[in-house]
Amino acid sequence: MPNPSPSSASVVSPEVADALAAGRPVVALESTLLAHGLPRPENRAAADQVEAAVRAGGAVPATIAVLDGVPHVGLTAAEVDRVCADEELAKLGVRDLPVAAALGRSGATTVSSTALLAARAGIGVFATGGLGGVHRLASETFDESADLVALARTSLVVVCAGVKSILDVPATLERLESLSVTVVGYRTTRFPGFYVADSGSPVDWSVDSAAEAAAVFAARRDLAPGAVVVANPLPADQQLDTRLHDRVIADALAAADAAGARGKDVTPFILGHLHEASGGASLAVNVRLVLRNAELAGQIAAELAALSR
Ligand code: PSU
Ligand code: MN
Repeated sequence: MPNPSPSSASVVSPEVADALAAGRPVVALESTLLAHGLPRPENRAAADQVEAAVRAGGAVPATIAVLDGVPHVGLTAAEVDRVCADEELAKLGVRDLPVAAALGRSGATTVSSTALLAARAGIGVFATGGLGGVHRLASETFDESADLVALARTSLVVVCAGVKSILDVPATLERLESLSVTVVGYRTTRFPGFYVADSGSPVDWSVDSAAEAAAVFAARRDLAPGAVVVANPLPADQQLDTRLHDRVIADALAAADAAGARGKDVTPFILGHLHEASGGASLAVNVRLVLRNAELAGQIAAELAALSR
């Protein structure tokens, strides 16, 4: 159904709107990770678990998606069903939002578009799995996720387990530096590697508590627009076996190349291949790290709300 008067105004769910109006903590959640990053039907249970983890951290979850051209901040159960079940659902970055709005299309939002819609709704904290970034061989393909530039422009805290380890992690860290995105490790000085605790690269700064993370963001917000990335590693005993990790990633990258995957299909292709090639092990780890990030994001949002009181 086309959107009768194309606009980018969002519909905010009553629970999220009430929390924001009262200054209570809210955490934004993206929908691309549900629709394109996790397989059906496992994604549906994960969606509920992630929202529950945000509540356990002390905040109200606001899952974001575009439905029939209208950005929704906070979804009903039926809307989450739709996002998780629709095989044709588009993957929407920032540049796709105006097209979806004008043509009345539906889609799942990535880190870049979720961050934008969350910040516009007045939400200060966002949880995801792993950021997009610079792909391996980007010097030939120019494949760099729009997540990076979006985070340079958007004021919010993003809690993640680093960037996806299918990427060129050192190059991604260089780009985050160029773009002046603030990056802190959560209780670590090793940059996490998504499925694994340590990507092999260091991170300059670390915070020891949700309160410190909130204070870093409050200081950043006063200074300049842009995100604070809180990089939250999995504990080593919960990570994907590192030998399995290295083997299946090499396989998945080769398969993506052989299949000629391009553009926005690259990341979902590789993640899907990994989940199959690891016999579901990468899927379990992916869900686990998202849940940990969601809970920490809830705690940071609670600290941020307390700072503003
Ligand atoms: N984190 C996950 N799984 C995912 C993603 C993040 O655990 O699928 C998604 C996010 O939506 C992110 C996107 O923005 O992958 C990156 O896609 P691309 O590389 O095409 O920018
Ligand atoms: Mn890309």
